Amino acid sequence: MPPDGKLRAFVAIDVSPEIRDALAAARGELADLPWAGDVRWVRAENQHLTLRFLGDVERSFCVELVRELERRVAEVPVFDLSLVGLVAFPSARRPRVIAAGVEDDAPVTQLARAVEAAVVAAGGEAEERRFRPHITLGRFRKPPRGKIDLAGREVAPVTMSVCEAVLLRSELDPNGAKYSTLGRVALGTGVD
Ligand code: 2AM
Repeated sequence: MPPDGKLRAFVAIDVSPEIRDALAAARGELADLPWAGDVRWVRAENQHLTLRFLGDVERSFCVELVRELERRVAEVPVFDLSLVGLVAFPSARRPRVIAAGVEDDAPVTQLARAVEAAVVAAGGEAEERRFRPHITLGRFRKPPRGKIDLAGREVAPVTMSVCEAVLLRSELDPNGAKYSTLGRVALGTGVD
């Protein structure tokens, strides 16, 4: 539980039903692998692309952050996001997470930078870790023995249009986190 008065939050892209279907199919492709039973798979409704994890923050910070996001995210043009490949994070030798990668990091990285600028403007700490866009399919309960091999395992190259970023609250639960939406901010359409 976060300390009194705080909530656990992050900024993300909510993914389309077509992307959820593609991720479910990719997960099906992994089911026969020896370590598949050691993975806690993310429920379809919880799938998202994290732009910035915030940790435990004050409610007042969230209000200020949405205000900053509205200004900065509106300057990022709407873009297409396509899935490409399955990856193990942080590496195939010591995987903690199985994720789908995205094709062309540039637009989503631009959005993540705008989000980062909003976090700092709202009074948050700057993020030290490099942004690596991915959509988590599952997390290892215990690390597998040895390197894992994802060769030949694919995810369909589905594309969605990214029109908004969402600020989500995360409530931890033994059956998987419960997410609720605190705010939505629109990307720019190029029309003033
Ligand atoms: P991930 O799925 O890319 O691993 C909500 O917890 C989201 O924030 C998760 O989906 C996770 O992204 C991301 N996140 C990043 N750093 C985190 C951390 N230290 N603890 C929990 N979640 C983190």
